[in-house]
Amino acid sequence: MSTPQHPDGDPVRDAGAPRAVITSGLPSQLIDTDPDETQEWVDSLDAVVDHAGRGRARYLMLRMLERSREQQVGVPSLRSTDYINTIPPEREPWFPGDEHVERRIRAYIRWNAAIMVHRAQRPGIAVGGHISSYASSASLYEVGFNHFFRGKDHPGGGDQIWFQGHASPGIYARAFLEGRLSQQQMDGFRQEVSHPGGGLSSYPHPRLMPEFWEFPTVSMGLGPINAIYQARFNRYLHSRGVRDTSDQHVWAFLGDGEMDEPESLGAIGLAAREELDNLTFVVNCNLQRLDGPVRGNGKVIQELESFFRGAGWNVIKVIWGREWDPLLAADRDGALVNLMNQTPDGDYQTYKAEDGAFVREHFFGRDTRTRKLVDHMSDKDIWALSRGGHDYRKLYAAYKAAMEHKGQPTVILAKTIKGWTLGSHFEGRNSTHQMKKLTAEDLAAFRDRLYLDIPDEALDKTLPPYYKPGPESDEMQYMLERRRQLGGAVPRRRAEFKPLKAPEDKAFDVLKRGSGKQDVATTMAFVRLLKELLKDKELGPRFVPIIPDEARTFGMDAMFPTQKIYSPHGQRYTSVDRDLMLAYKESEQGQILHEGINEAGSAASFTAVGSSYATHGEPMIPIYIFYSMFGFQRTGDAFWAAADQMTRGFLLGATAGRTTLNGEGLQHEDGHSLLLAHTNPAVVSYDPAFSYEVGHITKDALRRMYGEDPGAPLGGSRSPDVMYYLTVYNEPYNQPAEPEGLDVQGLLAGMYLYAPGQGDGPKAQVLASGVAVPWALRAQELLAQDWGVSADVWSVTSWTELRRQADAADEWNLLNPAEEVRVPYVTQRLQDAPGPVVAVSDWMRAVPDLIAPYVPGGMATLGTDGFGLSDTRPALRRHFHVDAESIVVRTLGELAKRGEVDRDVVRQAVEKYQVRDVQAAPADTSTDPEQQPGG
Ligand SMILES: Cc1ncc(C[n+]2csc(CCOP(=O)(O)OP(=O)(O)O)c2C)c(N)n1
Ligand SMILES: [Mg+2]
Repeated sequence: MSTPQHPDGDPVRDAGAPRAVITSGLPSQLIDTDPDETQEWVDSLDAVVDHAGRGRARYLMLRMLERSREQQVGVPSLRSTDYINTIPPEREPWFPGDEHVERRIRAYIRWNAAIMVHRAQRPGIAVGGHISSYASSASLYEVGFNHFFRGKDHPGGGDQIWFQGHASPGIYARAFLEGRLSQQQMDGFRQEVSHPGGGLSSYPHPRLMPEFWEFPTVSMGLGPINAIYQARFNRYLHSRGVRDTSDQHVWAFLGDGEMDEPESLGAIGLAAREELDNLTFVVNCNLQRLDGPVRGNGKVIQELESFFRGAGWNVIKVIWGREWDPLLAADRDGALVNLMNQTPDGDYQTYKAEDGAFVREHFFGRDTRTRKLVDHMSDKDIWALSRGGHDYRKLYAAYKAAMEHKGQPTVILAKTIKGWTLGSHFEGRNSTHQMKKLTAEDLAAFRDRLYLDIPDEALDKTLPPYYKPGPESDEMQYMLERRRQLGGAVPRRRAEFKPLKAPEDKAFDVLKRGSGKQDVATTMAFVRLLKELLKDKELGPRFVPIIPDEARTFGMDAMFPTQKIYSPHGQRYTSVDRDLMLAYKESEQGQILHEGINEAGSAASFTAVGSSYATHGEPMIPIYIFYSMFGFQRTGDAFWAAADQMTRGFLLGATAGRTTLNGEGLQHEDGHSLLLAHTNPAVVSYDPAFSYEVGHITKDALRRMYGEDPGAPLGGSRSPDVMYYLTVYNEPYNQPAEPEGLDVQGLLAGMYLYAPGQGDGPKAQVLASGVAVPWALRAQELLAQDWGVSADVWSVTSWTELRRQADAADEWNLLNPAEEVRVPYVTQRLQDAPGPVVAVSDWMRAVPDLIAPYVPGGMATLGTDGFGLSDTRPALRRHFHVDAESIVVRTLGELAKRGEVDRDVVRQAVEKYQVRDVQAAPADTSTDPEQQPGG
């Protein structure tokens, strides 16, 4: 029985066998057991080089390599192969479609895609768009649409497909032919607000077209990494028995320029390691990006081949169209392949912007042997030598091989021409990416090239017509039938799932009780809650903790033995801590996604997990916990795309605050991520102070995103398509029990009065959030004891939600001047509160200042602006002037401004507490070294 082979000759690994750690390295220590025999082989090689030349020697060596692979000798594989198609013509499968009809369909789609963009440039609109990218990739998509992409009605559940963002016109054009979009909608391309009946979004934006697009792509690099983690998540769901994903495939269509993004290549190792053969990348290698060539002096296909092969992917190059096959077959001495190998991309681009004579002269003419090869061909024939990415059958062969390949993900590197079929002003031109209109001459030539039956007089310069054959035409029938066979239209998003039951109240008891005599940080409080929630029969299995190598820092290592870490290979080694209670446990059924030190990958996992309610109709709850500093700052764009994808779930910005993660210094101490989070409209941020607050927020969030939403705390409905961002801290302090009659509505809306001031001296309002609430409480004591001031302390759970609610009221008032004025919640709460308002947090002042416009009488703010530094917490808090003593001084200062205390009192306070002196700050007694981060 012959061993199954990869197309490049690698034997398929037995899934049960241990994976070799050295996949293709050269051994460094070899023992020669028969030197005479070795010498004979070496002499033979030398003789071939002498008599038949290096070309022949190379052939023999490669042939030996191929043979030894077939024999499973285990020699290193090549990092790159010749610049020819990976699948030779004799191994191409039979093409099951009707090539002619499919070419016609493609012509209609090509036309409508370009015309849609062209029409969007009409006077008064001129909203831009892209023509050339789809023109280069039409065949790449159409092979998929007609033969591979499975829709949501497919018994397997359908594929997940990432379309290249600026190829969207082609995808709309197909939907138009399929009858999913009307001409009116096509004319609304990029006019989402003003177009009658609604418009089409510029790029794949699920949030803007929630029944059409599934995966946002246009921030380059996020598509590839998200696709990898989607494929991985599909496996995870399968392994955990949540859903059978065995018949689902993930496709990502990418630009060759896009592959320069670090995110594009950064996770390809994971895809190989986890043997994601449910994943195919198709890279449209048109050799150009926006400004010019991707690798003018090099060869992007070769470079990508070596990256992907090196990482352990199956690589299929589709470089040349079928017209080249006879030439390559006649290339006895390898002169043509040699030319192909040596020609840089910049030249290949230029050839296609010239003509057949130019190609004869500057390509084939460089070697007398290759010049002779094309002697019998006219310039027109030479011009018609196509690129692989435009040859439908070659692409079909590649896609089929990709689908059948086992044990590795596949990348198809398809060489195309940017602007293909659009004529000489577009094809291969450096400016082609930006061109969005065709001249009258271009339009006519384009029509002729596509053999479309559109009369000259219909070719209006501004509004040339769309082309749609009648429903009875062969093409329409064929196209719709193909989609029916493959499970319906693509792309399509469906967000149907059974809401999850609300968690049992008892899960929250642990937080309500407070921490008694113990000091507990809010991070630990959240982790305790999570452990409780994991016990819930229905909800428990739905949680997916995602950790970028900080589980121990956050006290989540306790979950390793119970929830286990997902690994498709289980745990095949003898674990060093196997005898410990808290052993590091990997398992095929593991619930935790441990991503290693990889925030980009974690954000991609978060997106895949958090959109499972739509992608798979299975609501899963991602709990992505990370160093807050490495969240919105590092992967803010990924979170933005997650928001577009309507991802739901929890982001836990742990070790929050500029002074709380003390010791770690400038690059770790986060005093601003709440401000960054506020810029994302789908992110609902909270900065809780106490564990019971964490409990209420989490409970409300679960119901909003996954269950039957009880509605907003202040009334009205709210979108479930949000992600909750909770900033939690690593500083242990006493967690009070939930107060009697807690103002839950206020807590959820963003603020509630936690500790009213006592006594009848001058009044003040101190607003604090998160870890600053205990400082405010201490300040309250000092103000009363030392200065006879009675301060109310508010816990502000969310500066950002207060601001949003206020902005909404403000806008309503603006537009409805005749109606009763709506008073923002924050204004309502503070308008009768006596005395000055002082706000404090462990964040930069701009965070509390978000509510300032709505605070009657204004507000004074204390904050941690500037870079963090390493020191003790008291020193840092004194340095930034946010500690209790600083709050006191600030409050007295505000009272002095209002004439409620004497100015000299402020001077006395500054002196008494020595607030200018960091060394005078009282020592920190609360630090528990066990709860310090690992760095
Ligand atoms: C992160 C990011 N940076 C820049 C851009 C702007 N941009 C849009 S398309 C494009 C060029 C794309 O080239 P390539 O990936 O080769 O795609 P092609 O159009 O050639 O198929 C650029 C730079 C973007 N969309 N995303
Ligand atoms: Mg490109």
